[in-house]
Amino acid sequence: MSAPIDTMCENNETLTGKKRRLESGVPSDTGTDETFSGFSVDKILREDTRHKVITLQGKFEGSEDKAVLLLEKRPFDRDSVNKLLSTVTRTKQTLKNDIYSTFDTVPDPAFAGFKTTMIYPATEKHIMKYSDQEVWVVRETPELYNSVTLPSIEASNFSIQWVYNILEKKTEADRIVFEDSDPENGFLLLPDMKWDRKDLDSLYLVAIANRRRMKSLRDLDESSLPLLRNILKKGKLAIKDKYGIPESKLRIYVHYQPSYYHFHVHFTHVKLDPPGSGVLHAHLLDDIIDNIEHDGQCYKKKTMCFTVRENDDLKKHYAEAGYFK
Ligand code: G7M
Repeated sequence: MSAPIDTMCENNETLTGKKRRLESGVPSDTGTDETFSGFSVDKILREDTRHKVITLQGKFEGSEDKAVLLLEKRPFDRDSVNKLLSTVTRTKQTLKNDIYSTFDTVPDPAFAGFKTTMIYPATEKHIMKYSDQEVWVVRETPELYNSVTLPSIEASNFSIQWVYNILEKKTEADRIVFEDSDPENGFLLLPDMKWDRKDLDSLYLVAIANRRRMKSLRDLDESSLPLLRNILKKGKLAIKDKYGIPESKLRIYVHYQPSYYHFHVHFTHVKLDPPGSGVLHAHLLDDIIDNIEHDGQCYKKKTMCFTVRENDDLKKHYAEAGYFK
């Protein structure tokens, strides 16, 4: 069996026995309808009522390995909303005032699904990543990048095996939306694991560069321009072709700091407001290209702000360097 990978489970995929660990080459949609029985919740790591997500830490019966489960309510499906209303039960009227009323309603089970993302086995870093934590802002000069951030990234053992699995077509190969196989300027475009792949208004894809030596925005310079332009141009075309969504509806950006230090670009619908799309995290690909066209060394010289969370290794390294006084 190959090394376990970070993966996601849709359709309430089985979590029992050996199927808990997906092997290389397993298609992304296994289409089973088994349950999560045998999972016990040890802790609620985070609850986000606005996005209707709850993140749990727990264990499966008979295993000492920890698991992280992220449960997320799905948006309404426009095409079946009529059918939904015909099956919904009004359990209680909770308000009646003139022409206004509210109800507690229960949908037919067919409409009550939610998406579950599983990380199993989860390391302490995954548990931290998905936990509620205090947030801090770092103003990173190039000197701080070289003396604190870079050594911290290099010392980190946070696995990016899932990226290599995608690039080597060992997983999610059936989801690839577009591929340019050029080793230098090529990339793979596929749905981000956060997207349910149904609701186009919450479209979320990632373009993963074939080049393996670029960790983040800091590594970009004039030699990266062909790759960046290629991702921007062909990514937009592929999304238009496959989903009919024009570039004027897309937010195309790069995270700084990213969670995974292999260069990738986020393509999201402009209506979506995903975590990490704010000013302390997202850099528009258009702006990045423009900045490098003006100064090829821009990202080597720029001061950049980003957030770290209390238990991030990066936060600890900055604290050790005396940054938070
Ligand atoms: O923060 P950063 O820029 O590193 O974002 C990485 C993105 O990769 C996030 O939006 C994740 O949801 C996405 N992602 C993470 N994993 C582990 C997977 C995966 O296994 N498959 C896919 N398709 N996307 C992932």
